Amino acid sequence: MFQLLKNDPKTKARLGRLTTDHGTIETPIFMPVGTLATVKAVEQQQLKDQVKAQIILGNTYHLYLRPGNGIMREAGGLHQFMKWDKPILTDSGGYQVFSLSDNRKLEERGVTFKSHLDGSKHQFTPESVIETERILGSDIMMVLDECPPYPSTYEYALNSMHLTHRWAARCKKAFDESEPLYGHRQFLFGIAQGSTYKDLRNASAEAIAALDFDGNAIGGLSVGEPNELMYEMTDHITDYLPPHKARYLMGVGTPADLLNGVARGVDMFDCVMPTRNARNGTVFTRNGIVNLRNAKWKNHHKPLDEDFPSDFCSKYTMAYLHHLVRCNEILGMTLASLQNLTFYLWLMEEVRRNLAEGTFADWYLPMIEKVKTRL
Ligand code: PRF
Repeated sequence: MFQLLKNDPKTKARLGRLTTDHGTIETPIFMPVGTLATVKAVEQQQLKDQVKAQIILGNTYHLYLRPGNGIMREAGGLHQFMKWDKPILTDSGGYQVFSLSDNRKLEERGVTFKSHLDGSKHQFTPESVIETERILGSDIMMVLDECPPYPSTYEYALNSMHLTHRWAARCKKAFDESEPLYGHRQFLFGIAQGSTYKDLRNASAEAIAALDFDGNAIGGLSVGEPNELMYEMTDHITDYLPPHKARYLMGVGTPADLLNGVARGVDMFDCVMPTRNARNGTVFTRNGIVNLRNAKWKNHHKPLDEDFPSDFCSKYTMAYLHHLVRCNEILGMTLASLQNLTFYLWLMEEVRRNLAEGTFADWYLPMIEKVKTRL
């Protein structure tokens, strides 16, 4: 499903293409997060026409709890339910159980937890998660894993990694023994763990690669460790992942993190940051980061960047956007979310253009400084 089109000669960056039955995805790519069958504050048509999203994410944990597998099956899967006809990737719930639920209990069989909504008790096993992802009908399904906290002791990280590998093998088996429900193909990606220990990262990359998934993800990073350590681990693990399969760095990150990840050999990213930060007034632009709540924008009666293709940058004045955000108006959240996602997808398009033209190595470091600037 992954075609490697070009290796950058000076960095580890790659240009590629993922093919699914809902369309092709040009990589490197950023995937907007649509946890509950909606990318918060943005309508599907805007996501397509303006943001130019090629693939979005859904969350097994959230959608299993609400609306639940029964409703999702009746609806004909997530694409039909939310009327999104482009590719969808679903995370397995492994990470969300650990970050959101109460009273979780980890066993060989799976993880038992209490819902963050009503306290009801549930269990996820590798097999049940595959079944739920079949019902969701995502183009790319993720295996059930355990994401150890940062910091973790070596012993904890080692045992957790082995459990993740056993779960990955069970997911693969359940996947191979089941069929898609809606007539389109579904792919399964493995997830390598290993916390911040280089020898565990190698071992995990090799164990996950050996299971021959359709693509491979790097989990367990961006969980509170220093940025430099995340880059170092990413740089290390991509040396042990097969080059002919897509690599997905889960839950990452800022625009600078994306550029650093691409240079270290990552093809896919997702993060709530562009949408979550938008809703509290933090906006990413090609000239840097804006805090819309800052009083400096109160009487700035001009658009921020007339030449950028978003209403946020080129149509509305900063004084108006500042006013919307100060008043907690819904439109402010929508415009800021659209801006952040449009910018993230624009940045990835620039990455691909520079890779195709052979200018990536010279372009990306100054660009990192630019996107980190506080305006
Ligand atoms: N595992 C899964 N989903 C994730 C992560 C992980 O480790 C992360 C870590 N940054 C984000 N989302 N299944």
